[in-house]
Amino acid sequence: MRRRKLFEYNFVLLNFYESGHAKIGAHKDDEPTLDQTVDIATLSFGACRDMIFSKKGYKSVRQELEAGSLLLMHDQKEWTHANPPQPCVKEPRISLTFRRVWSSL
Ligand SMILES: O=C(O)CCC(=O)C(=O)O
Repeated sequence: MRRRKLFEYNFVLLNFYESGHAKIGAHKDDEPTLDQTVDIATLSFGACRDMIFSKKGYKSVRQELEAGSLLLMHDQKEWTHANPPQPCVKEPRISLTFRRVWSSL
């Protein structure tokens, strides 16, 4: 039987992209406050936008993030990801990225 993973999140980040001109450059989610054993989950609303994943020695992967899609990011410390500009996109997009962060409490 396949084991299921249960991720419990305690932090959510909202990104608002006013149009296809808004972008996020390539970066890794490798902040020391992040629990790297928990995949980051990205829920998308609004315009469909691309995300590009890159890692040295691997072919880049372009993934469309449609409204209502949920993307799980594993190995977020190894791969960079970016939301490139897509000037033909006129509608806004919102993403919610759920994370587990270490608490100092
Ligand atoms: O908006 C997205 O799809 C991803 C945002 C992102 O890269 C991040 O919050 O680190």
